[in-house]
Amino acid sequence: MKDKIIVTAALTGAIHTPTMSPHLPITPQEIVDEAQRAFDAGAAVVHVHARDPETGMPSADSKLFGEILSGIKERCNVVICTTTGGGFGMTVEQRVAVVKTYSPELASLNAGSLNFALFPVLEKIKEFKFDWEPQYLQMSEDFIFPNTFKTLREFSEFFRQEGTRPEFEIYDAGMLSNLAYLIERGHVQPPVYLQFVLGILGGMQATVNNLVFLYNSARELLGDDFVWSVCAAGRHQFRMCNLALLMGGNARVGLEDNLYLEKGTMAKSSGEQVEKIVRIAREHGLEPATPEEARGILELKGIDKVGF
Ligand code: KMH
Ligand code: ZN
Repeated sequence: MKDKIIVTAALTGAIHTPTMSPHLPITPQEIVDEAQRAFDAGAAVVHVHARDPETGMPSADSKLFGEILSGIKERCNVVICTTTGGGFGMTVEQRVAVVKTYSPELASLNAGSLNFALFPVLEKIKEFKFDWEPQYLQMSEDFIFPNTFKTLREFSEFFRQEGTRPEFEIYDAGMLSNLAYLIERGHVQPPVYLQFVLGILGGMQATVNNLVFLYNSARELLGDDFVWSVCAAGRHQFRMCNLALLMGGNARVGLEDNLYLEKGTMAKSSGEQVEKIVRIAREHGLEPATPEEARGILELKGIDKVGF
């Protein structure tokens, strides 16, 4: 078994809203500071979204992405994985623009469509800081996060043109079949990097059986030509990451997926969650990969070839 693991920190995302945690980074500066903390704690990769600095609403603004990407690059050599999931209501063109404009080393590529549902959290929150927040959460009841075969084919082509490696977000087993189809048709070249995303309502639940099933399905469909990682929503985050480490996978933590460090204690930073998973990994005899080691494992083009 390998003894290096890639720890990814997903810094802010598009699921949580500002009311849910005072620690969610919003402005480019806050996101850059969080990237530094995650890197210092042992993250080799940071996954980034942009938010409107005034309202905290997920944003596709190219200028904001530019500030975040160059700000992180100035501070450390961590691998940057940009989102192409974006936020609810963005067009697919808006979502992929960051890849075309900034040519990152790595970016998410969501491997299928789902009713990405956040609305149940509305029952728990009485007052919101911003009007957009309850509307955004409510609309998810009727929102299909669109990643059709056409989108998957086109995104794969844009990624190929830029030399950006896709991190395939897998929320459900059928998405592995989608990916196998893309590989068979030559739209995607192995080895592939998979991120199993568990515990999102609309996708697969975060259970031991589901992770084992997804891993075995990936082996059946893709052979052993893949690298994989896990992230899971809320309280499932550390359990699923821990399990992934034992299974030979990698782990993603961060405030995009979970706002807590442990039951009843909010994480003040994604860096705290990185520290925790690194501590757990070391108990298993695993060491966090450096960004350079992660570049080797994921076969990335290198920080000197990005467009920011
Ligand atoms: N914005 C969510 C709907 C990604 O970054 O690619 C999905 C998401 C995944 O955040
Ligand atoms: Zn994301």
